[in-house]
Amino acid sequence: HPEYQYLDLLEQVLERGDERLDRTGVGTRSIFGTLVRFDLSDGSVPILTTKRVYWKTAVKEMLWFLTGGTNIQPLVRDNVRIWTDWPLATYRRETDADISQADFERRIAEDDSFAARWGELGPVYGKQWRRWMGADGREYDQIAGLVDTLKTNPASRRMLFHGWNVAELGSMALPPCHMVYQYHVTSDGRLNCLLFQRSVDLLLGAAFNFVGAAALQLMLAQQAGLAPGELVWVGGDVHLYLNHLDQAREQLTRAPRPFPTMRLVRRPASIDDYRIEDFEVSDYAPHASIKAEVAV
Ligand code: DHF
Ligand code: TMP
Repeated sequence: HPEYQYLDLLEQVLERGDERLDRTGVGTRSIFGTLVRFDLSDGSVPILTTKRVYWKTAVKEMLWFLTGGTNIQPLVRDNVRIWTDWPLATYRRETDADISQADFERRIAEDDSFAARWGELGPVYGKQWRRWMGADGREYDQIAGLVDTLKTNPASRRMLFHGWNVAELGSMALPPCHMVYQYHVTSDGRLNCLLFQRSVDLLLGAAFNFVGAAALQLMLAQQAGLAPGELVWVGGDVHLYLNHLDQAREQLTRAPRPFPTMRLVRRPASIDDYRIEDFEVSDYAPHASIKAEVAV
């Protein structure tokens, strides 16, 4: 079962991860340089089954990146809370306010000027993917360029988009983790993706990143008239936070079940027109969810 590639990583990090203090102060065990491959050509997608993964949240996050947005307001309005912690930490630090996450989210959702002031993550993924500012003062849409090349020159070895805009790293809430996505089209019309992720929260982030990358691969393949191929995922610093070790051990006791399938039920006119309702996941029967705190 392909999920054992993930479970093997969990085990490796647990057993022989290098233990050190990290930026968040929580501490991690970490290994460096890993690769896993998932075959999407049979319709299956790597939504982990050894715990419940909220795949709709991960797909909504990917759709939000594609809008080019960098403010959490649309996410919060859509009940996606995975990005709230970072603006909330800034708000608490700068105002000394003692506000709950729920109250902060309510204000972000309801008050546009509050959201404009406090909901911004800076020039993160969406900005770089859709509106990378060039030295010539022009904005570059890497996604539109990619779709165009997939259609017109699929043998190209230059089909990629990148989030690591060195000049703007300092104004981002977090520099990109899933950093560069490269694509490759086989002679029989399959679209492969290689995602390089420089930093991997193996318990929380990775599960979402697999789903986001697979959903994007299905959308790009559909737009370019291709079939999905392989998803190759390369992790740089792959770590477990020290407050996730018990959860990782619990997950390792569970046997993987067949991966579900993901299908697009509609063919939108462009890469900009996908909605969450376009994604249909079938035969997803995961083990119970596993709760864990995210390190901010
Ligand atoms: N920081 C850290 N330390 N780890 C991350 O994975 C991470 N991911 C970010 C931003 N910063 C990060 C963006 N993606 C969760 C999942 C993905 C994500 C952020 C957070 C998360 O908390 N997942 C929980 C709850 C899911 C839910 O509320 O729907 C999970 O159990 O998967
Ligand atoms: P870092 O910028 O110091 O590497 O911290 C980022 C943390 O967030 C790190 O634990 C990796 C994790 N992360 C993911 O695993 N996936 C993601 O999509 C994001 C945004 C973060």
